[in-house]
Amino acid sequence: MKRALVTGITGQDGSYLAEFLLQKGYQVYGLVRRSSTESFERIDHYRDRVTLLQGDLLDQNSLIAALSESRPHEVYNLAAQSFVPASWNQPVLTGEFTALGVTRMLEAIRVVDKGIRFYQASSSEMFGRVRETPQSEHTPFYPRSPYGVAKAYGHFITVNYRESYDIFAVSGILFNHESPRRGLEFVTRKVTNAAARIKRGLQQELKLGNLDARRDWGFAGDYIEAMWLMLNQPEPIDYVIATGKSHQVRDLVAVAFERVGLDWERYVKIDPALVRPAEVDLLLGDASLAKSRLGWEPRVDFEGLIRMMVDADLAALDARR
Ligand code: NDP
Ligand code: GDR
Repeated sequence: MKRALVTGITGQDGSYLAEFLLQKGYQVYGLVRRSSTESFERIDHYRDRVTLLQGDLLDQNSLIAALSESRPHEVYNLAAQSFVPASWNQPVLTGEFTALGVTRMLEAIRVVDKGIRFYQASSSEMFGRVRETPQSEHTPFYPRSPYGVAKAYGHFITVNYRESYDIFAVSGILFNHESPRRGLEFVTRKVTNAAARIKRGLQQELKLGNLDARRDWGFAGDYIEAMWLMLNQPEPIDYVIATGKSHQVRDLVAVAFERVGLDWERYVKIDPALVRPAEVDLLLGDASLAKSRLGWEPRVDFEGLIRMMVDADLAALDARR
């Protein structure tokens, strides 16, 4: 039986990935941070089928202990401080988690078992002020936030450990991916949740920042499969994962409000406090390498994704009544 350790299992991607690996017959371990109140909502429905190990990307020994106990064949490093605006408020902590945390996990692999395959959750935020469009595996990085800078470090240290120590380590450069399990502060979920609440009379307005920004948005359930595919190839290669279609935040708002039959312009207010110190204006990914070598393609399109999220938010509100 194959064993996998997932860091960030309580997050959006970790929760989908662990479920996917269980379906593939893996024995799944998840690294979780101790907390006075548990945040296991996303994995509650299968918690009895995974083994949770306490640890933190800040704590080298806890990572070595987690690997020694689980003896995984594969490690998926999804844990990070992942919210871009928070990275300006806590740049040093973001660097500790999102950058140095990667080195700590790679060091743990080097100590415990160099045969472990390693996946690093890299990000399209590394492209930042884009050098070319669309962005592929060959596009140079120009990160625009402390988060993006930290992810660029995580990417290069992954490449470096592959080349220095012959570890099967890959960096998946994933563009934005969303789902009904997305955190409420990210723009897609903020918008779909607000559209549902406004429809049900629970909220009067929605404050947003930059409506002009463009993102290449896909469905998290599709993207986690690409992570697994990358680790189950003969060669460790880095891949861009994206839909190849870009939409403005404004389009996202329009689709969400249309789903609940409301005119978004009556409810959306611009709040300058939500505009970032440095913005990433346009992201558009070229995932043709993943298509040709991994046979990977997204299944859910932009409109389908946003409608799925609005419907889930409406259903959750109605279930609570
Ligand atoms: P989430 O914010 O939903 O989840 C982050 C996870 O990391 C949570 O489980 C959190 O645990 C855990 N975590 C944070 N800090 C630590 C730490 N110091 N030690 C251990 N665990 C920690 O992120 P997503 O699921 O959306 O993203 C997964 C990964 O992919 C992240 O690295 C993100 O940066 C990256 N990424 C995401 C993209 C996206 O569009 N979703 C696109 C490209 C990359 P807790 O529950 O305790 O807070
Ligand atoms: P992003 O996602 O920064 O791309 O990072 P987010 O959903 O936060 O922002 C996307 C775009 O929407 C604009 N925006 C707003 N964003 C938020 N959060 N809240 C608002 O009110 C708002 N109004 C406008 C932003 O300016 C931005 O242009 C996500 C994270 O998951 C990262 O971890 C991941 O690496 C990247 O995607 C790829």
